[in-house]
Amino acid sequence: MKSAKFVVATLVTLAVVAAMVGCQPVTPSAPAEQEQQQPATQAAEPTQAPTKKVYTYRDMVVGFIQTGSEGGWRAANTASFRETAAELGIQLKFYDAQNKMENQIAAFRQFIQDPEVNVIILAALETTGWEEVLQEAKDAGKVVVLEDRRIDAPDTLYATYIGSDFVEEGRKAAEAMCELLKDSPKKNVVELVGNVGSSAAKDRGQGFREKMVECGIEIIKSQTGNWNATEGKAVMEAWLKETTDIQGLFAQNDEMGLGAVEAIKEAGLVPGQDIKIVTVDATAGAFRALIAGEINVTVECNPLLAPQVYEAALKALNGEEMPKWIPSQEGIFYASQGAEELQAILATRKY
Ligand code: GYE
Repeated sequence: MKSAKFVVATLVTLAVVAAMVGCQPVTPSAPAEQEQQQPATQAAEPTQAPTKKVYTYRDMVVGFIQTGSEGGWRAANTASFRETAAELGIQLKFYDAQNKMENQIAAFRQFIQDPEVNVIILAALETTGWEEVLQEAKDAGKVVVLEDRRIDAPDTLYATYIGSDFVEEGRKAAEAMCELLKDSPKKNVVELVGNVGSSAAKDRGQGFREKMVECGIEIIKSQTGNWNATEGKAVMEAWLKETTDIQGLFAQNDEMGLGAVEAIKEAGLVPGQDIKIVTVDATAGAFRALIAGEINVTVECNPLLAPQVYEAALKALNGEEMPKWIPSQEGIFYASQGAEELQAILATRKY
């Protein structure tokens, strides 16, 4: 009897062991499509990694530090950020620094301390003086995106810079001035500079100087007009009282160029003819002056940067890497294109 019981116990044990070792749940023969081998063992459920938050535009609270409101380009730039934020459902906290660097630094620290703000966007008045607050922002876990103006700081301290290649804009302006003065025996050019600490002013001046040597242009006077028409006009008036032996004006933005046009007219000269004029921005005011023949060329500088900037900020919030500079694409416009063509282009533009 013992031996029978032993045999049964042994057979049962062997069956259980076989089932575990083969890890095949013993199931009645099922229709063919289910005969695929089941995995030998049901792998243990992986421990769930904490789910990482995926930000959307509606999670973005942006502290935007604008330079000021010095002209048409800046107005279009500000409008781009306000309108795009509304379209995307972004909460925008807008600060106008009124062209004062100390105001920008203070606003930057305000946004760092604001627990709601997760993105800080900066249009830097000056290229230097940013490293300390950028480090503070990084330590506070805020995403920083530079728009419009580049700065001199380690690019590890911001997600990316979205803005124009100002050096290339300067080169384009010099090439246009060389063409305008190609039949002129003298090539005395005066330069109206933006605010001198800004990347736009430094780089446009650099690019213009790189190319002007190719055609013998000489910059006989250079002074800031601080991006605005009033100061541009005043500087040009003073220059014309000293000499009228000026063949060309390079104005680093439209506003200063348009102010200089008024000074040239008040001095009894014909802007666009007696003095060839090249500006930068390609705002509506410049288009109207091109059509009137009062300026000869305007190099485009795109202010409608908000969609690219907000997209980059969202990517950075979600931990995505990106190039440290995303240059804007832009063109150049000439009075020689003719009033009809320029009117048609102007009708399609947003600034
Ligand atoms: O050219 C000028 C504005 O930073 C590109 O700033 C911008 C410049 C623009 O004041 O009109």
